[in-house]
Amino acid sequence: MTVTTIATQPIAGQKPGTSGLRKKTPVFMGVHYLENFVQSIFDVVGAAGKTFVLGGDGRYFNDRAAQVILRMAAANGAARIIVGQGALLSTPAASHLIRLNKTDGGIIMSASHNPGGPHEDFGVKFNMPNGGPAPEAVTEAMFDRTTRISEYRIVEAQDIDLSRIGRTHLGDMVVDVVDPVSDYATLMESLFDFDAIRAMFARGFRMRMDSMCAVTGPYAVEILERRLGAAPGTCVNATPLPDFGGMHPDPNPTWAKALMDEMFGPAAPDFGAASDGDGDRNMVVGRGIYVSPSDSLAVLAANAHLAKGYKAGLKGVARSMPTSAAADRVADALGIGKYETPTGWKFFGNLLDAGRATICGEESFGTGSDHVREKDGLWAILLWLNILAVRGESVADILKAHWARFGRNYYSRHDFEAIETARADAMMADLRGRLASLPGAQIEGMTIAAADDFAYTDPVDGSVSLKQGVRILFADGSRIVLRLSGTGTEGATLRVYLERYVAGPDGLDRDAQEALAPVIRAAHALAGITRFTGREAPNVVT
Ligand code: VG1
Ligand code: CO
Repeated sequence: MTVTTIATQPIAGQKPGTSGLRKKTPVFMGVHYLENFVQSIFDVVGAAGKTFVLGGDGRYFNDRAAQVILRMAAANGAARIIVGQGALLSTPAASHLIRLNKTDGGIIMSASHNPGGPHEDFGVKFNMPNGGPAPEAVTEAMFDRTTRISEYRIVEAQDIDLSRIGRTHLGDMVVDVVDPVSDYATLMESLFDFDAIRAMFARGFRMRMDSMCAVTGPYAVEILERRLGAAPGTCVNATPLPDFGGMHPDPNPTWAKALMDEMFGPAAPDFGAASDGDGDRNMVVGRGIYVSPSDSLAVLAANAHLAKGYKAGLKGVARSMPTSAAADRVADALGIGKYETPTGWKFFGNLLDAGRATICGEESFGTGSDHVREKDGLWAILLWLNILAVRGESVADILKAHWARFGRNYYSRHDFEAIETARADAMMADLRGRLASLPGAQIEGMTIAAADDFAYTDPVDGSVSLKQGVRILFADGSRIVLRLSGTGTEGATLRVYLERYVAGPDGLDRDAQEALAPVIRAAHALAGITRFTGREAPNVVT
């Protein structure tokens, strides 16, 4: 085996965002680009004698990148790589394999919900031995490395056949090609009452699962149709395609419109679900009713004990800061801990590892538990199915009963995508500069109670993360949060998170946008969104 050391030079602008490094595919395919980042990963975490998991969401360049990473792992002295057949692994399945095999971490090739294809996005992220995304200190070190890199190592070898399950070698390194689905499906069987869900399907319960031509297709078909007996054809868009069939694999009402139309149409099945590019997000929809992710987290937390894996109850519930406080109300009622973290799954890892939280969630259609260290789309869908099977009620009834008991946190996120970075930065800087003067001010008939830039101190390791988003809290419990996305690849994306609490029973059944109208107007007025960005309305509303 010949190891070649190739001279390279740092390439600017490689800072990893909320989850790993995302760039336009042609950038990743450019000379030395992927190689620089992969070498920087190995330089930081060390590769000699180590075992890593490797897989991706099947997007364009996934197969080529896998071969490069394998050759570089061998050149850097890795002992063994466990790779999903066809270089496929959903993010939660990769997290599980990292933990199950007690490996030294894993490399996941994905730009998650961003579109894929020769002119769309590609991404690489590193997960730690606990199965979770690398914490900020590690991604910062990798970034720092990319700014000083001068060479990378790669072996000269033919491609490994990743289409066949089994063991091969690349020089001294063992390559185990594994079924991407089976270990994950077994984990799901250990958590949920498959017999009860199977019986529900046998009684005629109908479901639509939209994998959006991304990685969860094979997982959904195996688990829902084969193991749980859902009718053939329950799973649609179930073959992962390099360009996701031209779809934007982001499971929300805008991008999963076909599913929404079906769920609100005359022949709607009982339950609908969709997942994103790498399988860590989910959207759930009942017949004629949309479940907001913040509500989904709260309902799952309140009912998790109905599934066998959570029978003993939850240790705590964690949510990202922009996620609504609906889950907090459940935690208070259950008398368990509640945590508010910055955006991004990496912040949940310590809470899960320390046994402080069992269930976590984000408003961006991510929910998960301590079974892995990533958010997990199919997990959430299966927990919903388990709850539906045990309670025997519709999604609408479960949601309405939840609001009647806990009150309702009306919630919406407005995204302003691809705005000029300088304009977005100027708007945030202006707002940040005025935060101290806001408390006490009246707007839209509401009084501002507090305003700050969210800072988080990790309760486990004490690490501090600053400037995680501007929060404006009103005296009536309403809230506005503004932050810039860390996952976009074109200009800046402004996210405006809007929330308003109604204790009920009156006013529980309104349209969310209508109920939030004064909060939306206040957000525009306070931040000067149109003045700074030139945009009057968001282009994605969830
Ligand atoms: C977005 C979401 C965030 C999520 C992140 C990664 O980040 O808002 O909640 O953790 O994507 O999700 P941002 O910085 O663009 O707001 V993904 O499914 O990697 O999977
Ligand atoms: Co994702």
